Amino acid sequence: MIKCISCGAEYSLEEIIYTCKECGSILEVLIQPNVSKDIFECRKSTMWKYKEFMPVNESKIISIQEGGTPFIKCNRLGDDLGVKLYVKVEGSNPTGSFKDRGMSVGITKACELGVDTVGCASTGNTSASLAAYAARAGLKCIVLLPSGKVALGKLAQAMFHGAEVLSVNGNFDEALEAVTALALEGRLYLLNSINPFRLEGQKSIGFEIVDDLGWRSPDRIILPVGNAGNISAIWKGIREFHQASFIEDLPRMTGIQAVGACPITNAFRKGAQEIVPVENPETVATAIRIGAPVSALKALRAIYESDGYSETVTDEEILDAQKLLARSEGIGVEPASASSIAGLRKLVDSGEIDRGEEIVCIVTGHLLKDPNTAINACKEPISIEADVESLKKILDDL
Ligand code: AN7
Repeated sequence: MIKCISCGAEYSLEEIIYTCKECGSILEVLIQPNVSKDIFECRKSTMWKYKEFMPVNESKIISIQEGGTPFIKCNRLGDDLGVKLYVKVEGSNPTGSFKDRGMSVGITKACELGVDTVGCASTGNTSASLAAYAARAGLKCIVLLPSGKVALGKLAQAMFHGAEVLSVNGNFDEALEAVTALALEGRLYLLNSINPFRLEGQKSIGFEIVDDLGWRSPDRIILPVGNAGNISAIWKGIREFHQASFIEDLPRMTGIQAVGACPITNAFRKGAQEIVPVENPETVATAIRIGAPVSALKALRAIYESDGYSETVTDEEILDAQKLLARSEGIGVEPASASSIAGLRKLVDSGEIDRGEEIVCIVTGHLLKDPNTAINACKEPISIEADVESLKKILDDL
């Protein structure tokens, strides 16, 4: 069933609905299969390993083998910071971000419902993912992108997979409002994370983390927060495995935002349950340049329920952390993703995170999503003649 997270009103899984008809709040899909975790054992490592927990018809699944992403122990960086650090590399998904997990379920649901057109507003990754999954399912796709604020790799993907790409004069929040209005008129099936089926896919990140750790939780999960879907989804996944008694403990959910786009952190600092939207959000991490996150209520609940935390990081701290992860561990991520590492550093420094804690940082998108920011952060390549003597001179100076 689909249930309102505020007033508890219930809706059928077959209904196309994005917000509660009774109170206007956001919805979640409830599913609690009665299975043993032993059934997962010999299955291939994709998010569909946990298919019993996915609210779609198994015979209709639209997949490009999303999930089952690398879970990397980072000793060098962890030792430097005095914590036990793992990084969950979501850039290894088919289109290079965690959005593919949600899109696989969302597009499968679209096919079950028999819609012919899907759409979203996006800071980039959602559109790249939707374009690819719509192509795989043979659906028409329209995406609204804030003009001039989408990283090049993401734009290339949305265009190349054949979506109708609209460059909107306005920011993400405004584009989302416009496309939501279109969806409410029944003109397209909305696949932003206000659609609760998206979060059903993304909760598999939580499943994989506790599975990767041998059926237990880390002390803390740290991740970037933009539209606030992912932190809500991961907490939902972990709670489902906890309710199923697959794990005994729970992690503290720790959401990181950019200083220029931090409505969730602002609310957390006040102990509030609701956000005050940030007008004109701004950050180098364009993926999380969002002022009015739709899943704010769920995200704040996840943070409070898990005794978690929320912190902001500056653009400079984000870019430093991006380089640090790339150069100390060989893991290339886009700026938004690096905010989890930047947040970890900050919370270790402030004493919020204790020495020796076991931390999982989720890095949400691949370095190549935003090549311009990466190139701008580096010195120019050295120009030389193709002869051995000049090469030797450079090696000597290294
Ligand atoms: C790399 O693509 O909102 O808090 O429209 O691309 O679940 O929104 C992207 C978000 C973190 C934030 N990291 O996740 C979009 C979009 C990356 C992202 C986030 C996004 P949510």
